Amino acid sequence: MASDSHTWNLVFLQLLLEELGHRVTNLGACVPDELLVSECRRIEPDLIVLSSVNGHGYHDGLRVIGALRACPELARTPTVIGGKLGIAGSGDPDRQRSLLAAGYDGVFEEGRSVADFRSFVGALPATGGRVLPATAGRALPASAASGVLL
Ligand code: B12
Repeated sequence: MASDSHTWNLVFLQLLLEELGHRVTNLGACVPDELLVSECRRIEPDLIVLSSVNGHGYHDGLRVIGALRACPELARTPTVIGGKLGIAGSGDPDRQRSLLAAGYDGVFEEGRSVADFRSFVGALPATGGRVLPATAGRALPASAASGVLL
C-alpha cells in the first residue's frame, strides 16, 4: 500500500505463498497506486494479495480496489486484503462488508487470518499463470499460480 512502510508482513506472506508452491512477485512497501496497477496489468497474476498493518489499510484498500477493478484485465482477478486494517482492533464486520462490497474476494484480519487465507488459496483454481522473464528462473510445478503481493 502507498502509505505503509512495514515490510515483514510482506516477507511473511511471500514465504507462506512460496511454501504453498506459488511464484510471488513482492512489490514491497510504499507502492504507489499507479505502480500497483501497472505491475498487475503487466504480470496478470492469478492472485493479488494486499497487506497493510499501519492502520490506514481500510482507506487505502477501498481506494486501490477501484483502480484495479477498473482495468478490464484485472476486473475478475482474485484480490484479497489483510493485516491490521484499522486502528480500533480487528474483525469489524462493517469494515469487512465494505471491503467485500467494494470488490475484494477476501478480507483477512488478524485472528484466524492466516489459516483462513491458506484455505482460500488452496481453493483457488490452478491455472499455471504466465511466466515472465523477470520472475522466471526457478523450476515450479505446472499447477503453481503466480501472484502479486504488496
Ligand atoms: C516494526 C514496526 C514498525 C517499523 C517497520 C519497519 C519495517 N521496515 O518493516 C517502523 C518503525 C518503520 C514502523 C512505523 C510505523 N508504525 Co509500526 N510497528 C512495527 C511493529 C513493532 C512490528 C511489525 C512487524 O514487523 N511484525 C512482524 C510481521 C511478520 O507481523 P505483522 O506485520 O503483524 O503481520 C502479521 C499479521 O498481521 C498477518 N498479516 C499481515 N498482512 C496480512 C495480509 C493477509 C492477506 C493475511 C492473510 C495476513 C496478514 O500476517 C502476519 C503474520 O502473522 C508493530 C507492532 C507489532 N508488535 O506488531 C508496529 C505497528 C504495526 N506499527 C504501528 C504504527 C501506528 C506505526 C506508525 C504509524 C507509527 C508512527 N506514528 O509513525 C508508523 C507507520 C509508518 C508507515 N508509513 O507505515 C501500529 C499499527 C496500529 C494499528 N494498525 O492499529 C503497530 C501495530 C504498533 C501498535 N501497537 O500501535 N513500525
